[in-house]
Amino acid sequence: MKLYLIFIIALAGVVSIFGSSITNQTDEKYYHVEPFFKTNWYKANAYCRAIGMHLLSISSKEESDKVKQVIRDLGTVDETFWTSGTKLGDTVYYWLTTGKKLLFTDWAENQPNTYYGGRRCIELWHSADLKWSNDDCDDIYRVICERPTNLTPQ
Ligand SMILES: [Ca+2]
Repeated sequence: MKLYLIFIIALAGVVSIFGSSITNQTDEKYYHVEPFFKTNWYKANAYCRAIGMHLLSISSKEESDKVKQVIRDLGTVDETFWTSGTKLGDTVYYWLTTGKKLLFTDWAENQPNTYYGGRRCIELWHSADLKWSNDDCDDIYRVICERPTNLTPQ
């Protein structure tokens, strides 16, 4: 148990290199809310991999609530954030990080909508209190990366 705690503290130290004020830990995951830039969905995925994490995925209401709380605790509720949810290369939405279909959804009213076959990536939409909207993957939004607490950076 002691070793486990030391391990967790060490991991928190590694993550804090990227900015302690924007990193949060829940029981299962670390979240890194990128403070310095916004980017498109593709680069958001690449960025998270580059720092040993993955772009946000949400598999339950409990997890959804935790993520929203992390964002609200940082005072950034007026921002839209990318998730790894997409239907690029498929006819249904899935999480790029896990390859799984959406088991839990938190779509905003009238979402997902269609727009000439575009809007294939899922965001936490500031206009709907961080409920989900599909949007153009080339659009520029903030980034949340995640990593299970039981994994070291890759
Ligand atoms: Ca939409």
